[in-house]
Amino acid sequence: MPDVVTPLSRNGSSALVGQASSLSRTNTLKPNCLGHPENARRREYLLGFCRVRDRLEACPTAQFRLRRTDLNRFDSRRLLRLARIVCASCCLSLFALPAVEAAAPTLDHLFPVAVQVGTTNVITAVGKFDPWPPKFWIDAPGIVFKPETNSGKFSIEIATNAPVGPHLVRVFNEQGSSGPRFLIVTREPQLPETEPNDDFKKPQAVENLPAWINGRLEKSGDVDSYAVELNTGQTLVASLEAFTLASPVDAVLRIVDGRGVQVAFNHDGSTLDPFLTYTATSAGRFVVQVFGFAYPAESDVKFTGNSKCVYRLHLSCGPYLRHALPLGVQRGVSTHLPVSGWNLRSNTRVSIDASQLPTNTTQALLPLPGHDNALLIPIGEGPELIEHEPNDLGGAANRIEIPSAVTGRIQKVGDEDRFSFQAAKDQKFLIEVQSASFGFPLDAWLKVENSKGKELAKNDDRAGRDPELEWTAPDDGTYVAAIGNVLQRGGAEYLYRLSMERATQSVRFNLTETTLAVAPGKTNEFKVTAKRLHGFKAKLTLTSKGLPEGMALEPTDVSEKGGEVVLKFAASPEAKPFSGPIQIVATEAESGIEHRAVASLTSSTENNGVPGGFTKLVIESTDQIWLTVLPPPQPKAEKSK
Ligand SMILES: [Ca+2]
Ligand SMILES: [Ca+2]
Ligand SMILES: [Ca+2]
Ligand SMILES: [Ca+2]
Repeated sequence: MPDVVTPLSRNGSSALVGQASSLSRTNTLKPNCLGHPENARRREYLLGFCRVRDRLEACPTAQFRLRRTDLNRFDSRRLLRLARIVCASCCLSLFALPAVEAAAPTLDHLFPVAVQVGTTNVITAVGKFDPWPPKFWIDAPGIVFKPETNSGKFSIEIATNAPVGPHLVRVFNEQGSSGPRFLIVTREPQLPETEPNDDFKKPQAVENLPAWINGRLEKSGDVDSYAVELNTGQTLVASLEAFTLASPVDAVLRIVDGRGVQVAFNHDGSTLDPFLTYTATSAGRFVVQVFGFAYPAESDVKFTGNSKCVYRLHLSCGPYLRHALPLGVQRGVSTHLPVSGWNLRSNTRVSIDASQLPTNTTQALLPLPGHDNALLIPIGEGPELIEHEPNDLGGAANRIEIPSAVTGRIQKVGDEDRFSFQAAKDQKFLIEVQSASFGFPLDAWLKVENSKGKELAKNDDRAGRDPELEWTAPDDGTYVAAIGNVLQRGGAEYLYRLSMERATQSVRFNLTETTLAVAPGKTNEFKVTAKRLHGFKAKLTLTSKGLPEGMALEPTDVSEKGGEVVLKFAASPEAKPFSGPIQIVATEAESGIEHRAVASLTSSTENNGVPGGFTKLVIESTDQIWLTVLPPPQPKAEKSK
């Protein structure tokens, strides 16, 4: 196809930045115990443009803050990774599984991790289950787990009307629950990996594209090879999910030709998961290979593999969407936008309907007929505009209204883009840039200036690599939002979306745990952190929903300043054993408006200068807390956690 659109080169080096960052949160998340339940809000994974998700979901704004010192780690991490790549061919060694001692079951992964609606599959649960079988919980109807005789195996029936998209699963027994893990329900058929497939000369043939393959780097040194036939000029798009599924692997994709010569390679896309495109210069068979390194990083250089290194691989050589122009769509609007991507006809436009989205949706992954992937679209409250150059200087700033969003690009080295707006004294604004989070190579800075060009506020990396400002106008007047690149780079692919809106009063409640166990006649504490934003003053009381008989939580007030609140859950001596989700809710005294507390499933730890958490996941938070009311003490007393 001659009219291939190749909008964005996504090479490993550009994507490295930001992934090496770690978050300044203090709670740590061990890679083998995702440890937080979940449900209400699901955030689009930021490699979302390369995977299909059919449900439209709310996407909370990133709440994390990067430390400036994180920047210093990029180089050491890249060196380590380089060393690993160089030495990777001689990688054979043992991988030790951490030992876990717990009465409650643990769940590391499901394999395969994705199943098609209307099918029954046998799935392996990776974890520790003693005794077998534990019970299963999933956050959606129409999905039934039935344990098989063999420990770890169960059949799963997916009804034809089961909700498509990622779901949270737990295993539990009367002693407690595992942390939540992921199961993805798809419309598309799923292809299982078939070993042996290590040798590029003996790959697994993938006859029909697009294909979704459920694979696993199952042992140390594992390499998985998949063969596809390409015509001259045809572009293969390969994307992999592993990191965003909380698999402990930093995966790599490469393509070799029939002689084994590497023609394409990628280590990271917009997360640690790789994304690769390759346009065939001659027709023939090409082999896509998957392998990876341990995550969190280890000092050795072997290819990693174990029962938890589960992945999904999407292979497409049909029409594949990258982004629309402008990048976003106004809520409530149906529109017809030009798009960029691969294997598209020139001047391709798609119809996007944002008229039916829920009010809290800030991103949507829209399936579009005739394309091999869904399109990730930010949703805004105001018009979606496109910058007009020249706009480098304050006097030439593009005038915008608030709320609105502008799609622009730092199209050459030194480009700066300015947008002017009116503000009244003490008005609060939320000004956000989305770029790196969409996989673009821009490392943007963001400033607010007054009409004379004096800098009033600046940020360069508040939400991952993307900047964000909460800013209050000091006076009535005209102000300017300015964007540029921290690095001296620019080009067609240095796209961003600047969104400007009034900051509204709001409150957030965060949980650091997702499970709670209480013994009869005992109490247990559970911590909630309240964050009041932009002067939110309402009187708030925390209570719990879904408590069984015999369990009580004394309503607890939230202080005017917010902060940590300790909830005391009490079980009566007669409380019956119970296992199930509860929710923690804050209610405004006057209006009765409710706010649910959520636990973030994403996290990052710092370990020898390399990151160790999952900063992007297919589901990033939950409001479902798992409550276990323990059975009465037996001769050997059980202790609640
Ligand atoms: Ca394998
Ligand atoms: Ca293999
Ligand atoms: Ca520009
Ligand atoms: Ca400019």
